[in-house]
Amino acid sequence: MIRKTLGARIRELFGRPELDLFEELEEILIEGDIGPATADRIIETSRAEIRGRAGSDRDRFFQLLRSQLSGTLRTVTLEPVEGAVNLLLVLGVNGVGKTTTIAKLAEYLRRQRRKSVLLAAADTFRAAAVDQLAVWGKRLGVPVVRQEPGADPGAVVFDAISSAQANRVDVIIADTAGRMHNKAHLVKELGKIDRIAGGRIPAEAYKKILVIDATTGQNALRQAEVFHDAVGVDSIILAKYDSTAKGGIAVAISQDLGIPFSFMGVGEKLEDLEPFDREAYLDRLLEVR
Ligand SMILES: Nc1nc2c(ncn2[C@@H]2O[C@H](COP(=O)(O)OP(=O)(O)OP(=O)(O)O)[C@@H](O)[C@H]2O)c(=O)[nH]1
Ligand SMILES: [Mg+2]
Repeated sequence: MIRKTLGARIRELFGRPELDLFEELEEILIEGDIGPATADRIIETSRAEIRGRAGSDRDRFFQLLRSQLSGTLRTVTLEPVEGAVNLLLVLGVNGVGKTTTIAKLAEYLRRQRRKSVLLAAADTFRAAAVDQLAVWGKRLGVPVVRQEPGADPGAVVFDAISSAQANRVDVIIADTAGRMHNKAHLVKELGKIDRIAGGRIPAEAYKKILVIDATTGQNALRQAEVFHDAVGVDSIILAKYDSTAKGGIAVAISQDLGIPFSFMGVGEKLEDLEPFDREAYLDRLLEVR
């Protein structure tokens, strides 16, 4: 596991005179998970501009790096549509931080956006998952639509939509099971929820949001590919960005898949969710710890 930030590793390099600077820089960029295409582009641009290892060269490199990363990153704001029942269908493999992120989103939408929220426990695979969401619902004072463990997740979403429509709730946030055996399995499991939701919620008010774990690096890119192929992902939340020096994978995903990032998770508490701000993201990635 890489403990130092990308910024810290690059800074050190400029203090050591041996070996080919650009080769070493490229290696650090690749290990930082920003993706080979972006790393190549940065190295090409800097070859033309960076002459040595002086402090001014290092500062210039950081400038180039920052502007290339910023230009590659895709971001989006998640703004609920007025006068409609909105649905956020939250996707992601086991343990990435889905349920915690749902609780944070609920808190954010209520406190910052003054929206009414309803949670849907469509991760029916494990009884504990339903209970965990119910506990959050109670803590937040937000209703939770649930059925028996093992129930059809599509039926839970159907119920949640009916309830939200009857009670004029602004936003439904639905938890889903994170099992990812293969794409066919995902398509089957999520496809049904997607059809039920798509038929009842206007397209602009229905968003599929993937949660990825910043600590997992390349694996997160593969997850994004699989979920995007299976059901189409509207935006991604980068969870656990506080507990790792990694997180460069957001750049690779932006580059390869073009899926925009909407929020980042920066801790385990309810308020530890921030709209995905390019500069805040890059400050963390390039900070020298
Ligand atoms: N440091 C940190 N921890 C987080 C963050 N988001 C979630 N976690 C932790 O990650 C762990 C897993 O979170 P869950 O929300 O249960 O993840 P999940 O994807 O719902 O997991 P399953 O339902 O068990 O598959 C918990 O210990 C959370 O507190 C974050 O942004 N930062
Ligand atoms: Mg969960």
